[in-house]
Amino acid sequence: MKLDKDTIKKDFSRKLITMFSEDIQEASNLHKYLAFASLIKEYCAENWMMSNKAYTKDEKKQVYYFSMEFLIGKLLRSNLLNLGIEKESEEALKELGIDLNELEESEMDAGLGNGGLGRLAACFLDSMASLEIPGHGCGIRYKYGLFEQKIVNGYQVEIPDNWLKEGNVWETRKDDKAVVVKFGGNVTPVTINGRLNFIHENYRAVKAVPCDTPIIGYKNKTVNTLRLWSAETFEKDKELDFSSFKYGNYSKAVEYKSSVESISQVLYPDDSQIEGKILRLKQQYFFVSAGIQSIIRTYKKRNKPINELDKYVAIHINDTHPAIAVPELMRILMDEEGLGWDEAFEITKNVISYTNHTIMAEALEKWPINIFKELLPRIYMIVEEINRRFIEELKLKYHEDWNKINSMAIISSGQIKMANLAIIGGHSVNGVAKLHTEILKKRELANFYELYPERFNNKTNGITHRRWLLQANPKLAELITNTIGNDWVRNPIKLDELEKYAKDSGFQEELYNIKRNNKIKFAKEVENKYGIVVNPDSVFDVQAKRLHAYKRQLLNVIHIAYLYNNLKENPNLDIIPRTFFFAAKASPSYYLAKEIIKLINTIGDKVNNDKSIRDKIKVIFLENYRVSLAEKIIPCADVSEQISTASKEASGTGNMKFMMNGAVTIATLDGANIEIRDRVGEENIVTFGLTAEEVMNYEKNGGYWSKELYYKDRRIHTVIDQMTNGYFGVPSSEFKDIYNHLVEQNDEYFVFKDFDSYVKAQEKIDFLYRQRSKWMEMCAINIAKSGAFSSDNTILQYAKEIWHNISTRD
Ligand code: 26Q
Repeated sequence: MKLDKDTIKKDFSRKLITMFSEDIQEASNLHKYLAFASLIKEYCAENWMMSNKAYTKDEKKQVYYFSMEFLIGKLLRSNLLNLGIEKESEEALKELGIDLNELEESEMDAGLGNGGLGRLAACFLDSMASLEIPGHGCGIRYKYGLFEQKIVNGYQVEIPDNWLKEGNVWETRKDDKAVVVKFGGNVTPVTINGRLNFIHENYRAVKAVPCDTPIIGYKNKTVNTLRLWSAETFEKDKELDFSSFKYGNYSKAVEYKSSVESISQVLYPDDSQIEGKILRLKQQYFFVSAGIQSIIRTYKKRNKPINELDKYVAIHINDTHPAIAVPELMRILMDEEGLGWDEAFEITKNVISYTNHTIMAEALEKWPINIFKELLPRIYMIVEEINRRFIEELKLKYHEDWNKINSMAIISSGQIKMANLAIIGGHSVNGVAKLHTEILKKRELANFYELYPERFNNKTNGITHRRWLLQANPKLAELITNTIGNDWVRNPIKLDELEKYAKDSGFQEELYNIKRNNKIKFAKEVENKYGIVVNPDSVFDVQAKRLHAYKRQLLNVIHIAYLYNNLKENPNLDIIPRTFFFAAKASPSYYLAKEIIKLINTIGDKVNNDKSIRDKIKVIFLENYRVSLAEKIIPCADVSEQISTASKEASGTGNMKFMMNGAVTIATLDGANIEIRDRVGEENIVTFGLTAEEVMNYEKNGGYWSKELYYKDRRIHTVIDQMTNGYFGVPSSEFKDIYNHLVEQNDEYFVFKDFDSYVKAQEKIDFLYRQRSKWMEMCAINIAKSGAFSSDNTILQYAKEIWHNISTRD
């Protein structure tokens, strides 16, 4: 059925009536959104059902992407795009006097992720469906996503993200598919008919209810599933018996209910210093156990023998957060399906694969044995046995090299190391950019690489060009199609063909105008929201990402203060006007990060209110960075700030989104920035700073001496003193911790060390931007070369090299 404008109009009016008994005139924007989105979900329902049916009937291997985070954002626009009815819908609504953009405002972002890792999972789902890969997401249906950020007096304030308050149109609750997840209790081994069995008793049972969201492929018939689990008490369907003796009394019953529901209550913010919180371990086991149980149940419907599971199922774990899948799958295969250890372990290894997203040691997950053992007694036994057998194997190989054996063991120093578990219990470990994978192999995981070289591989991250170009920047997408045809939409590497037009003055002019119009529109929104006038003809310089010391928002803001000082000294200084945008959430417990936000806002206030610099620079901190804000700011960027300390950013994915929208990157040689440079060439990116090797060399030798630079570099000295002497209009004590970090504690992330090189790089940006045609050529080449960073490309490599025997579109 082809959906035309008139059908949509008719269906929508009907839907408003059936849902709210309202006509278009009286319905609120929210009601219109709810009715329209429900209609769109109906449009995909049949294909969803048919995809599911096909998946249980045919021979195709199913991929399950396990992730604690799915940073989906909004779905209305991307669903319309993927269904191929965006234009028709826009027109239908328009004829009814409704602006689709306004309806979209009523949709809440699904912010079920912290940043890169969660957004990567969302891009991968979009790519799998679009490539017709049978691939599904498995995660947690958090009642509250990542907190909403408000800036009050320059400080970050966190507000609960009540994203479900108006309901969630996209999900389907499947009560009949609920499963039981067991916590605590005790396990007794008993021998029955000569076989060792494990009886688990006195556990607390939690009901896991799946809520499914359709993942619609781009203009095909595939609709995959994102299954998110909600934690509930069993009594919910009957009503909890608050007088029950089972709980002792009323208040105990209330406590019980809320302790069960707390499991899927809230997403944990990514912290600089992670702690082993028991609730987080509960979350991990909860969704992993529910997910695997449901996979096995579906698998059995296919009438395949359990020992062929690895032929038909792949489970991918997004970082170590779901690494408990290893012992959980072992448990099910042995205790519930009756397989022996060796066979179960072989299957488990073949099924599971793991992506590492970080090299920073403090971010590696570990669980104290006592917590783990008490919460998951049977799982702990299995982990112990995997560890025991692994150590036996190591002893044969490394004899008495206890240092090595200890560092590779799953259990050591009273802790369970989840990365080791994931590597040992799976067949593949991948990094997310070439440099990152090399660092894993040569340093962080060198011992494992030596033992299992065949398990290690690289899969450079990607982003879905459908959301990040077609949807976020429709005018640019249109220009591209008018220039090279529309093959690139299905085959993004074809964007390469744009390179021919990079010097074409007509093309450049159109590109310039598209960016300028995006900027004009956004500048108006900024003025409305923040009351700050932004010049759309200034260079939009954007750093949008989580706030972390290693990402070095500090380097950016110190440079801004330095520019400001220059302008104060010489008001006639000839610089191209620039607007510096920041957008970043800091983890609520990350004190330094929050101080950096205050610093950006403080310097921003000073700069923005100083008439004497005649609007040559402005600083805007955009509140509450999230997917829907990224979609607005990225298409406006002229300059993309990717300035992490080399070796620290595993890949980055924002860098790819900016590039795809025609921004020029100012970058350190870190993560995927290196691959971006290799694609666009040295002349189409501005790089600076220490290399990863240089950074790691300094680190080996205890760092560098930042105080020396503080005393020697007048530019740095001036800014740091201004920060701590009240010059920016806040008490002199306000930024003492930033001062300590940079000057007294030796500047862990090499901010001062890279400062000079960053200043020169920024001067180069200024120099290049003055040559309009040269600059537009750079933008064009960045767009042309961005096809390689489509997540379609990445996913095809996962399918071929990690998951194996996966059927795809082509
Ligand atoms: C762990 C324990 C307790 C609480 C929170 C966490 C936690 C949550 C989220 C730890 C890490 C994360 C997220 C990490 C992340 O987003 N990493 C980024 O992954 C991207 C996708 O691969 C990369 O591009 C980035 O370079 C990397 O920083």
